[in-house]
Amino acid sequence: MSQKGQIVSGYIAPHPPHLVYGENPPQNIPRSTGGWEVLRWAYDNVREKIKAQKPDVIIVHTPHWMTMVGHHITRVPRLKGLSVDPIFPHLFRYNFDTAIDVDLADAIYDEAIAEGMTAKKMTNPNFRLDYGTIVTSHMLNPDWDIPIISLSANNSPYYFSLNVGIEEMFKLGRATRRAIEKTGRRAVLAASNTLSHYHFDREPDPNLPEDMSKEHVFSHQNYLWDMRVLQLMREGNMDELMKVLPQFIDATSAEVKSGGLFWMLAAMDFPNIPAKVHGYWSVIATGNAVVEWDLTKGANGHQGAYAHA
Ligand code: 2X7
Ligand code: FE2
Repeated sequence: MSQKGQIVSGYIAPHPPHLVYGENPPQNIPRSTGGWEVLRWAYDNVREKIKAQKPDVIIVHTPHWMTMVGHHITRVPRLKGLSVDPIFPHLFRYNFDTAIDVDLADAIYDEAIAEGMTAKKMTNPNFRLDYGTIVTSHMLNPDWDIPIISLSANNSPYYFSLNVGIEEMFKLGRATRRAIEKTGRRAVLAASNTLSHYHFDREPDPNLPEDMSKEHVFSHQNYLWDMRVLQLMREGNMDELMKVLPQFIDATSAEVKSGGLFWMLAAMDFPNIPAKVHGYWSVIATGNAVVEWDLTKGANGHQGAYAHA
């Protein structure tokens, strides 16, 4: 029997395709002159940490793989192909090639079913990973030498309801934690989410998307909201964070409404340890932060205090 597994860390790991575009990795076809360095350097710090923690798997919950019926889980040993961002194809046409941890995928599926959820294993060998999964995975581990699992967003973020959907995400979080423990994995979790999500309705200069003289936050109000939420995370004030997240979503259309952050916090048992904000900046006016909860430092969880079930 394998040793009990554990979640070593969890990250808010945003996925604007601009970040990969700014990096110019060989997998991405469009070329840039850089851009969005503050966020890219934040990811740089995190990469070193992840390498040092030697995880077996990175599990990504993505808003851009939307499934209308149930929570889908990648379950193919290897996925390879070309992924094109439908909105920013001039920034992101990426040749991906990644191992998937299929045993853990099976275990997450089993535990989700045990929670009474609707879930499905994604077994199509030609499946094209979405840009949310790819950008987050690439930015956390550009070497792609750690297997991943991608979890879909059940319903579009635009249907996610805090009254109904949030409970589902808590269940998925618990299921994920149990699956990790039972399979003996050392897992990194990634909520692939932007914070405030209002954006420009056109690119300031389509010929030079990385022109940083044109990049700025959408509004002072949105910026203040992002700072409020990040401050609560930095303080480890989980009670207040859980209270304000619904207001945050209403006020800023925050992408966390797609459920990933709720899933991750539930899987980590709502740790009341200070999170580390590695960097914050806007991308086409949306608010993005790379935020880390390091559970190897010992978390004093809330034992599911926010989950009703
Ligand atoms: O998906 C996104 C996003 N969440 C934020 C900013 C820009 C592009 O894509
Ligand atoms: Fe997004």
